[in-house]
Amino acid sequence: MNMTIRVAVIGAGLMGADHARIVAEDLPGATLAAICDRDTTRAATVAAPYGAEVASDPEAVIARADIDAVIVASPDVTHAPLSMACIAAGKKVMCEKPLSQSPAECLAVMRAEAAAGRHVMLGFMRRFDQAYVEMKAALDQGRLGRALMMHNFHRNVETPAADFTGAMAITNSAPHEFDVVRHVLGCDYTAISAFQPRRSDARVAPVMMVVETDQHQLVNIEINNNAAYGYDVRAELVGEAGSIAMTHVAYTRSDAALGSHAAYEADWRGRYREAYIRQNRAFLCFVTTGVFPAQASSAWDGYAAAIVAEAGAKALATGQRQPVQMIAKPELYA
Ligand code: ISE
Repeated sequence: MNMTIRVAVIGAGLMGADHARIVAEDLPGATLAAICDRDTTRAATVAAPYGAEVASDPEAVIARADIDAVIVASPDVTHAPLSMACIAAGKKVMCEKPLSQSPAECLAVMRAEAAAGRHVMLGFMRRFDQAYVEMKAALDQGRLGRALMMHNFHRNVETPAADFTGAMAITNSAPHEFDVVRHVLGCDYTAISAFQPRRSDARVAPVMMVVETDQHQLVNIEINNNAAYGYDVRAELVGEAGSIAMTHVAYTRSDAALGSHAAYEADWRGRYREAYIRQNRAFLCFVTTGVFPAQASSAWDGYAAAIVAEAGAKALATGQRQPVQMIAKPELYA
């Protein structure tokens, strides 16, 4: 393996540009070799500051002998096919969430890994966020007693697209909670219910979910994509002997004119800046050592998120509590 890992980033949108910056500026041992996007003008804009090559054919980039690892940050529908192409090419891949919104596609990726070995790390970066790290440590160290409930809210300033729906809040935004709650509690899910209040305007109303775990715990998740005031994601874990709650993360507070002000980030990239760097460094270790990082999420976790999201969207559509039914976890992901 080369001394320096040559990384290609596929996708030059919001997340691709962010991953390109991290690889180029915050990933010792890696070099940003190429930015690939069908829109070569957008790819060139991302590549220029770092002197990376510009490409437009993802499969060709993945197959290049001078590319050691791949970060997939292209549109969601391309994530599973491009991850499969990386597996076929023997390249480790860090795939942005979701692996797929189709459980069947996630199973296909898992089958490819069963034949070729582990290649896929999934971009559920909250597992690397200090707030969730401390929450999981408190539980694992016995400071809370047995976990009973976890309250979560996930608020965006406004919906990312005009056609965003309540169901998309479940399938696009909530997978972060679906994954990180499984990671923190060490659980899987058995059922999900979903509800929506009614807004006074035409904006997408929040979605409120109640998820039941296989350890008879309750998890509630609020996804509010039109919170207006800021990007704000917090959680509280309630145990039988104590609880731990996240505070609003701000590096400074301004006091003036008889008031105090702590700013909110505009979106997830600022709030999770450090988590993305930690996640991508863990991916680099996976590439160089071949050992999958225990903290990271895998294709199995992508399947688990897709299954509960699919059930959650059905619960919202039907107004009925839906079972969450998964296959047994393959030994490969034990
Ligand atoms: C977006 O797709 C993300 O992945 C962000 O992390 C999340 O906070 C946001 O709600 C999603 O829309």
